[in-house]
Amino acid sequence: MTSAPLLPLQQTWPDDLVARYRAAGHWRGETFPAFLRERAARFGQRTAIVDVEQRWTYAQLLERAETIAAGLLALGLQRGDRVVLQIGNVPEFYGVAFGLFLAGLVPVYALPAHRITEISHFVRKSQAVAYVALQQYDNFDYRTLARELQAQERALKHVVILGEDAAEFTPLHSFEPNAALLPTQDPDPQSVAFLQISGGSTGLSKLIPRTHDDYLYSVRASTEICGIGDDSRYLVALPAAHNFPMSSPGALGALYAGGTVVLSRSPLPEKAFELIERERVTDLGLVPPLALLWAQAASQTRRDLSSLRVLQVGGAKLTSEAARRVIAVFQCQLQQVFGMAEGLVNYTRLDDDEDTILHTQGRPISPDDEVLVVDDQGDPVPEGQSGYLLTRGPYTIRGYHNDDAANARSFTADGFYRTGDVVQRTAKGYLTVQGRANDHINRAGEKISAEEVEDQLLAHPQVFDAAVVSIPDDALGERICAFIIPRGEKPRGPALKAWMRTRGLAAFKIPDQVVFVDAFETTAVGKTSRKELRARLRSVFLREQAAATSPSTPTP
Ligand code: OOB
Repeated sequence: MTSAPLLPLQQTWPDDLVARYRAAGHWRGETFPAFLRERAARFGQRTAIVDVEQRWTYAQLLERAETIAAGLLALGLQRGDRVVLQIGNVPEFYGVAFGLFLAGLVPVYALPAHRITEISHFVRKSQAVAYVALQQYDNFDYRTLARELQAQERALKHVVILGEDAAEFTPLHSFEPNAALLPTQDPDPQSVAFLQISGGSTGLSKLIPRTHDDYLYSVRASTEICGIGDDSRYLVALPAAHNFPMSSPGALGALYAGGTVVLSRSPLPEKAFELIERERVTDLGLVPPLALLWAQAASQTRRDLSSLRVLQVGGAKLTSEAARRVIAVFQCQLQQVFGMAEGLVNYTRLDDDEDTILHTQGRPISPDDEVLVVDDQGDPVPEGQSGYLLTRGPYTIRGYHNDDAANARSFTADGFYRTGDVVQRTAKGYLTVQGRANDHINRAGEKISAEEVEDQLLAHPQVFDAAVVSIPDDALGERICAFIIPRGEKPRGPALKAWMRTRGLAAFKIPDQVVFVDAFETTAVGKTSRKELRARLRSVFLREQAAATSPSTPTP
């Protein structure tokens, strides 16, 4: 069998917009390889990245990246090849990512929580020829995943493992520097630098092609808005591969400005507070449930957190009450961040009044971000009213990779991205997120497609039908609730969850709660859309929960 031809990676804007974004100075022809080389020359001996075990200077980061680039090219990888990267919060995450950039290879950023189902989907969709992973992270052995992956994905040619025992795979530590192998020419700034993963509103995650020029514009502008400089020490407590701690302003913002990236393996306060004290961390980003957990811990800690300057919260809605609690505890500036891997990022500004910081999710980065708030017919709604958020601009994609169906759904004819978010916009252009238009669940910042979880559940022999919905949750923001019509003997909730775990799927997608029902109510004509069904199940459940007279028995 011959393998399918490699689909080109592309992300193109119409000529008039290209001209406009260049003329405005947003797109400056910056590329990742040039960025790293320039910073290594300028900040060589300063600390670029630090974690509990290691401390890398800018010069060392470049050296590591060059060695990894040479090692990958020596294996036979070709310019433009895609490489799925699954590395947790260790300095090598950046060593490998920059190594791929220097080699002209294209990283596909998986999260450590992803399992075989997600990873093989990324490999297939991106046509990746290599998988680079950490041997072990968070008590999970990625060599096991790599074995399954190789068995399933015959087109995957290489597995590189970072750790002491790479087993039958190529050890990352065996790579040798070889300057002669590295490309001498920088990539085209308008070419795709990497593939980011979408939160996934329907089905499995989509691949998001971001160009050097567009992404580095968002990084540069974010450093300015967030006040990041060469004295900033930015803590990555969320997964490093996620767009928020990567670029808003994230680790890349810190490196862009000559600051230091501090990596925490755990997002929990105990470990992170130790690092904040030791490294005098100035900036960091959290999702709302963590921010609340940190606020509680901070009020009792003996650690010195006085170096903190800006605490960002984003990824899911921070309610104004939660924002108040965070402000009351941390003696630093709160910044709300409403962003998406597809592009658009909104920030409250550091000098905004308290009302704006408490009640809005900020305004767009760029004067060239076009934002529409529209009704069901696509017509703009009056200011202050709720509508669907559509956007296009100098760092928002115009299409997903290798997914015509998603592109037809997610983009308008004139190139606006349908974010799926319902928002209100103030006179000053600030946005308040009201919720989602589609059925994705935002569980502590992790985005989960209801459809994807339903699909998994339907594979169980004792599941006749399943509908998955989000239920408001004090700790998580939203939790996953699965309504199930059993087939034959009713399975037990915990057993069903345990079975889901064996499916090789990220743990955050496993329902928190399972509710068995006899039937799904249908409309008079006897049919119903999944969307309506989910909405009805959710509202009935919430009503019953409020009345505490639920006839169904939720399992823990
Ligand atoms: C960030 O990116 P993604 O791609 O994981 O998720 C994007 C979606 C948004 O469409 C929205 O539904 C939700 O996450 N979201 C928020 C939010 N920030 C993101 N919903 C309410 N309030 C917020 N502040 O999550 C992301 C990317 C870059 C920076 C920050 C977050």
